[in-house]
Amino acid sequence: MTPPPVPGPDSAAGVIARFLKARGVDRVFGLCGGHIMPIWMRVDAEGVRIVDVRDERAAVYMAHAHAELTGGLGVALITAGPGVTNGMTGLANAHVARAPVLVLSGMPPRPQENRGALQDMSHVEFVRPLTRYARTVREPALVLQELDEAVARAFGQGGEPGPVYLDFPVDTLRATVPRPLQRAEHFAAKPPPRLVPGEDDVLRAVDLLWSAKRPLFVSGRGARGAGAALLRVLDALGALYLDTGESRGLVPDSHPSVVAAMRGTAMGEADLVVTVGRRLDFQLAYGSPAVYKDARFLRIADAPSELRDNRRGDVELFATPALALDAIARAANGRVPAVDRGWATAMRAQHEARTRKLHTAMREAPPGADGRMHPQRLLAALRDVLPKDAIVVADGGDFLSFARVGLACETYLDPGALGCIGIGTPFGIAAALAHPERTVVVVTGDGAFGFNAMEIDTAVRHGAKVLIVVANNGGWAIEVRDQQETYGKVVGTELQFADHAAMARAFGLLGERVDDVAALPAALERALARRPALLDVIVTPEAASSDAKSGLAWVPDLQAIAAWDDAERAWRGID
Ligand SMILES: Cc1ncc(C[n+]2csc(CCOP(=O)(O)OP(=O)(O)O)c2C)c(N)n1
Repeated sequence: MTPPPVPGPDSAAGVIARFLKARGVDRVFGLCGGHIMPIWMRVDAEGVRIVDVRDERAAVYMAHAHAELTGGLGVALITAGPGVTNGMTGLANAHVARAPVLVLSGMPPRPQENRGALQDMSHVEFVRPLTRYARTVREPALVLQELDEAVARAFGQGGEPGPVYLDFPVDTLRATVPRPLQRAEHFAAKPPPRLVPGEDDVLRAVDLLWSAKRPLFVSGRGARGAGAALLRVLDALGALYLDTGESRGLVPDSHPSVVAAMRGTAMGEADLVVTVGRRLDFQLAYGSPAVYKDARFLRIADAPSELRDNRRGDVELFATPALALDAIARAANGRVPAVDRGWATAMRAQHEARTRKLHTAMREAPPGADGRMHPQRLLAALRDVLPKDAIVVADGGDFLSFARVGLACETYLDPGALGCIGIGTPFGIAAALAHPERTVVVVTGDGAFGFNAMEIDTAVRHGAKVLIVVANNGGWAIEVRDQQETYGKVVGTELQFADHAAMARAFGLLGERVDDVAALPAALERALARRPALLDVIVTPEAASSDAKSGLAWVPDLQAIAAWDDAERAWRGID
């Protein structure tokens, strides 16, 4: 038997690895297989770290989180056939989140294509709807320009940002790329394009903003990097601000514009809504006039979906958000805003009062009738010990809902608009590896934890200093509640109060079970000091979260939550 030649730096696999290195990629997340082994080995030879996982889905989740947390490219390397199908949920999540992720895979050698080869599937046909660019590259000489193009598309150059996909027959990977075709222009990293706003549009935006009495800003994914400019405009106007999970931390909670706890009221009362890099999706009531009763809209975005989805703006600024906001601040210089200060101040005061009340309620939340701890007690104890710059990853149903509102942090990730539960542990591992100096905590329901629980092995092997806190209520609680309230019967939604701490210990983490509120502070201290660690905290399944109460779980017809659905019905004249 003759083993194939080991591909060198001038092989297609070698060129891929050198491209990644040239683009500043310092790690890839992957699971090995013969069809990608040439890339795998060349990536390692170039000094790019391989974070090897236990399921391809987790590799794509990690690449996604890495991209979100670093502003760079996330790369996943997964093998042909089942490797790619396993990665599909990760692709779908990055697609909805518009995260710049490059997924690389392999194919059977060209002479075996379509002959029933091992792991032979036409991947591009099924990844295409989830990607901005999906190609099989058979010609070695074209590998480099295809990578260059794919990465440009991932960052949204000429379209929406999001995941991209390339695969290569394994004989292509072993073939040599002729030197003259290894062109520097394709290796070189390019600065992101800047979209400059039109002057007339900026003046129209200033008129809209400076004549508004109750302006409300909402930011999203596209506003990242525009924090300083956003603060300048908020301060100049005295406008109010709502964050969303996509851009949490952009405006600090202590800023007088923040009125997160008054979300519904602010949306109903605003006379001007300014979206900055944010889709008007289900979380924002699709921008419906039924919910935003008197509002005009100003849309600012550099991606089409964030510029005019669901609700056209009275002014639409198609521009890099930071540039648009800076231009607005400059053009308005000295102009006196018409903002109703009494409204803004009262809203902020009510926000602060509600937040204080919530924190007191979290500390005092009584146990369930079953005697088990309320999940809010767990979150209150966590709040007390989390540093200001913590990275929080929230996952699950009821518990995610409690955590999203109850925990303060500078950086926050969750399943996002796809509702992709199970991301917790992979996101947390990628976060801990990207920011080893920061405290990373995954707060997850026991159901959500199960999807990628095996990745605790990856955390140990790679020294990812993540703390995983499982709120163990023995079931898919938010679904149990929906069944009880809507159908009067509970079926297929109960789990065991399984011993996740024992599972963690089996893989070499510090693992402790906690079922007593009084034991939480010491357990948290021990776990934070010895990460990776897992706390399996027994909580009552009886605690209904705001997401459960809002009707999110039962999926109303017209809007995501029941109150908006009622408003939408009334507005449309439906009984
Ligand atoms: C991949 C996926 N499967 C199923 C669902 C539906 N779902 C949403 S929340 C939830 C329950 C989560 O249970 P758990 O993580 O234990 O949190 P709890 O509600 O008990 O706090 C389910 C099944 C989903 N959003 N995503």
